[in-house]
Amino acid sequence: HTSLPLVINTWPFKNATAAAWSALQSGGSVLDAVEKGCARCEMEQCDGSVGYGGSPDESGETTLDAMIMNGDTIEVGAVADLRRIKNAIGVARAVMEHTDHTLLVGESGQCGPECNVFPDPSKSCGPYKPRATVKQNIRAQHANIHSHDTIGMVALDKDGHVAAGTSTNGLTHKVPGRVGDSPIVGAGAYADSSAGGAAATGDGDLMMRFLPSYLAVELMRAGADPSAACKTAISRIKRHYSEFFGAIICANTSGHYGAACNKAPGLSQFHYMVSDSEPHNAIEISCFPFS
Ligand code: SD4
Repeated sequence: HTSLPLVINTWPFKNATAAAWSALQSGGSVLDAVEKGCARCEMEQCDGSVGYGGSPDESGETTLDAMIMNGDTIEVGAVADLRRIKNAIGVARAVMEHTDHTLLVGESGQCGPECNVFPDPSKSCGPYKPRATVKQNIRAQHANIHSHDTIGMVALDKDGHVAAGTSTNGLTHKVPGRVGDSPIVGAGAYADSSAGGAAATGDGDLMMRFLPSYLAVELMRAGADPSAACKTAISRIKRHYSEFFGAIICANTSGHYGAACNKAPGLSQFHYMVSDSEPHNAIEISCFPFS
């Protein structure tokens, strides 16, 4: 199946897909689509694992990781360990467009050149209220089906321009300061308009060691079809971590798309969203061993 424009994202976050699609339909760029789509999940707190207030770290605080990538120019903006700001992907885009840097972290990340913009009351949320009191020394939960919900998104317009991005509040009960795969270029997402785009979700501590999004894009560049590219990226991780929890989506510049996931405790199917000229329900795939 192939058609452009195209939006795909991890998990059945259909309002995010719709927001990205309508950004494209109203003349927005692929970057606008990715930013608006991921921002929708940040505001809706999709499954508690994107946006403010979810997945507290050991000290009870939520921190956000996000990135956005322009596949035409290979510009990237990313933020990690962001506190007291709701619109993480908006800050990531500001990093890309208003600084020469790629990744800003922590307290200083939220107060870059957009300092006057992001602390506005509609976008920031004051000190995060921990959802629960979390005792020190609880081990970080391994990412699983209940703490899975990074949004990763790829958008292509009719001319094949590609953008990709992610937004997440990471892993529940993580050690404060822990940053996952989502804001890491080539791990959480990757876009190159001469090949395609990819985005990942899952156990970021493991997945970031393999740059699965970069690998999937490079495999598509070499001629692999998208679902084969995703399967190879997942298989590469599985060689070392047979039970890891994770999934990846990708699309090439002609609008073919695919996904793959690893069968792990609690995960035997993975759902992702697609929007193109036809309506789609969430697409369900079976996880490795790819029967
Ligand atoms: C992380 N990849 O911070 C994110 C979390 C996630 O499914 O996607 N869980 O590791």
